[in-house]
Amino acid sequence: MKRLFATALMAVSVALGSVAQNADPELEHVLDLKVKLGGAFGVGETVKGNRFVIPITGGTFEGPRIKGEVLSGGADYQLQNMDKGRTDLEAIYCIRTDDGVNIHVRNNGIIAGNYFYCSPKFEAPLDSKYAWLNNAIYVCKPFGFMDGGISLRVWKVRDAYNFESTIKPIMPVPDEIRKPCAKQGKIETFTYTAHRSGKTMKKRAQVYLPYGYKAKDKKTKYDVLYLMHGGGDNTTSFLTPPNNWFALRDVLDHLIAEGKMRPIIVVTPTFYDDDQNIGANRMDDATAMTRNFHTELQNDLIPTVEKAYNTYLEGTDSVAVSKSREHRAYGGFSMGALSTWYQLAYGVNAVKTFIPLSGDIWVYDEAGKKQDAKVAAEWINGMLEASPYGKDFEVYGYTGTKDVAGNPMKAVVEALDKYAPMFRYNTPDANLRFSMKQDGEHFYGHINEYLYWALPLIYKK
Ligand code: FER
Repeated sequence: MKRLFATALMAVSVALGSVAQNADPELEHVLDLKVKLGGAFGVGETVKGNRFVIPITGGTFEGPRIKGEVLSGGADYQLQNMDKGRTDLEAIYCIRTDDGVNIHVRNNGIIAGNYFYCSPKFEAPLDSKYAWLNNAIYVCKPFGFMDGGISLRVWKVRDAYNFESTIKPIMPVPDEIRKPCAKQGKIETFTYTAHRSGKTMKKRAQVYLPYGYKAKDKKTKYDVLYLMHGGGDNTTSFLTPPNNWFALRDVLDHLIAEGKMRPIIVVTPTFYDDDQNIGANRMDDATAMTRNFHTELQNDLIPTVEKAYNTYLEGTDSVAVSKSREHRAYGGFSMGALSTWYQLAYGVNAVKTFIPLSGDIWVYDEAGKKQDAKVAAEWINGMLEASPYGKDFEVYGYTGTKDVAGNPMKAVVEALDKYAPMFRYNTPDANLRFSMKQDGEHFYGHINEYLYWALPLIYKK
């Protein structure tokens, strides 16, 4: 007996795995019924109480996703125990949709004083377009009595929307990936000419080439991921950081060697004038440079670096860049995340996939005041609405609960969900995803863990 009980509990806890356990329920209107009733008759006092039958003879029903007629032949079978101040009802009947699907209804209710609520169950054919009716709890109450009939309104019980409960957690990464992999990619320094504010600059980026990359094998093409560092950092911060920090190159090597993702090329540029970030340590400089980097990416970096390596870019103009955009992703940490949001706003024509890592969207009014998340969300939504590529993008957002960007980024994603219809969040066709690591901090060591989970989603085998 004890063992059986334990097994049942286990089954319950397994089934609960995907249930939002911190969301209160709310009601969703499903349909209204107008039921015609026939002449009622009593059975009399039975072992169960005073049995009373009210025939159901027809009617209609209508809701946002379904409408049709009530079939005659059912009845409401009541137990009218007036001495106890209580009537139990059980109405059993069928409804038929306007496209000819029969659905069985069993509606159980309680009338006690002015309390009159029922809970219907629907049995719809599994191969019909109404199968969604089957697997839910419904509530129902009278919405008026007419001559010879009753109106009822039916709601489905569902989880109330709770943004917090939609945030995906981030699991710990396996220890092995912190150690160098046997099959290592190559890191090169790429030099190119950038143009900004009338200045021409020689700049450097790091390039990660996956294990097995062969320059001569032009037929094997690679997707390119651009990753932008944070404020005060440089082109080495992701891939080859100092002081034995957990390095992205190890993450990439392991994911690729273990077959968890396709081999890709990773480019880590800088928004500063060069990778020594000379003269650009002030935050307002970084803000402007990160927000404008999309121009340099499109005009200077993509056409040179993607021509130098085996990629999907054919040609160097903006048409060629847009044509290959599905093979291009852009992400960044902190100020690099800011540049990622701006890349999405201004450069969605050049990039399909975006990975903002611990950073929110900074939008200012004319007086230079930072705007709230709602304004930022509405602004980026407008930018996307105005772009012919604005319907075709994917965002993978990550941060941590102990990250300075944690709450601001959470507020931005919630605002995108609420106020930015170009973003689909927490839906089967979502293009915006958001995860938070418990106790995650504002640091590459944590950020590279997020990439360990993000990259296999983006670069499926
Ligand atoms: C954020 C929090 C912090 C953010 C950026 C930072 C763009 C950057 C801090 C720094 O560079 O010191 O939400 O979003």
